[in-house]
Amino acid sequence: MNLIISNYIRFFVTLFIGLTIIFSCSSTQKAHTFAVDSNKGLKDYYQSYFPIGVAVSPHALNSDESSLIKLNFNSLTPENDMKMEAIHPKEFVYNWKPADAIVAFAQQNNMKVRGHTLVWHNQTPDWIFKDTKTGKQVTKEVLFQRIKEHITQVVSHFKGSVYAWDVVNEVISDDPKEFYRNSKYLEICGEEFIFKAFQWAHETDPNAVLFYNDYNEIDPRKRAKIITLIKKLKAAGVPINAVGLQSHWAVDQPTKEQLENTLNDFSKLGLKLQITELDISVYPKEHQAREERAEDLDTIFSAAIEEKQVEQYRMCFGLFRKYKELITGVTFWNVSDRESWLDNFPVKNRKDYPLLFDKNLAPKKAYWEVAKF
Ligand code: 9MR
Repeated sequence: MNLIISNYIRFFVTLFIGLTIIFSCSSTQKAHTFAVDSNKGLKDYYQSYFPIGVAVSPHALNSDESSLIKLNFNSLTPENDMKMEAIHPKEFVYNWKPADAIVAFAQQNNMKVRGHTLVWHNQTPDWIFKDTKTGKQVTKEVLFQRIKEHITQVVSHFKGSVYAWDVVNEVISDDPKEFYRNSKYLEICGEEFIFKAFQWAHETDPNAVLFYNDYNEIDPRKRAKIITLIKKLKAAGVPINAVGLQSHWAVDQPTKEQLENTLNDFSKLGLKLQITELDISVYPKEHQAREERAEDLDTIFSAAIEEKQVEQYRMCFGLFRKYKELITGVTFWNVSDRESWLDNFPVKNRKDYPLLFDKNLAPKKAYWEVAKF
């Protein structure tokens, strides 16, 4: 008799535990699919905070990523198509088509567009620095004339459809011993090109929000230099409105303290901030391209790594929300883990998994950490 009763008890306890597991699994499932089914994306969760943007190519807008983009983002940045080598490949030759396609998609879908970028040492065609006839390096006067022409043409082409510009990108050096990064612009013009670029952009579109944009802003030494530059620009009456923190981060950085210090330090400038190129690499952060090493072959997105990334995204967005009065936009650099610039940097062909959507475009665990708060 006792045996029968204890078997009964065992049966009901097992049934109870089993049902509890099934129920809790299906309710998490429901919570996850609920947001997707209900046509709510990141932009909706962050409606009372800031626009959520993404860097795109025109190709992405015509692919199966398009509906994910429409659901989750309300701001676009052309990843490459407004850069000088793409949009102004030769003197007096402008290639508007790819960038126009991105702007048209944004307009059809009620999205903002950030312009990226007017003056940058990278992805800049060589012709701008060379005399058309002799091939020799141009004078400061000629280079100023060409930069002015470039800025005026590009900003006026997109006037009214691009609300913000990364006017000057990455001019501060990573080397603690140097202030400015060495570049042809600096070599030929001196620092004046930075001041003038903002002036010309402002004269062309007085309503555009003008940014200085840079990376590795969480490093206190580099941050101090960026802040010195901004103060200098402001003191000279240069029309700069905001600072872009690219935010190419990783599972090992920034720490919460580093990020909070960064936001705090920038908040004292009295300018708005945007997170302009966010991604969180699953590899420890490195800033220089390098050769592959044996450990680089281990490119599996393991559960342990995923947990670290989830934590990092949770921490970052917690602080972004806390600083919502300061931050006027958060933009991801690429759409999904299917393709990211980090697949080829710092190590060529090393797969990375830095975004909120996986290779099949499904939201990752980190997505839910960012969306639910
Ligand atoms: O994502 C961009 C990649 O497709 C280009 O090959 C690369 C060339 O420099 O630029 C990448 O975007 C950069 C952005 O324009 C400025 N900040 C750093 C980004 C990642 O390198």
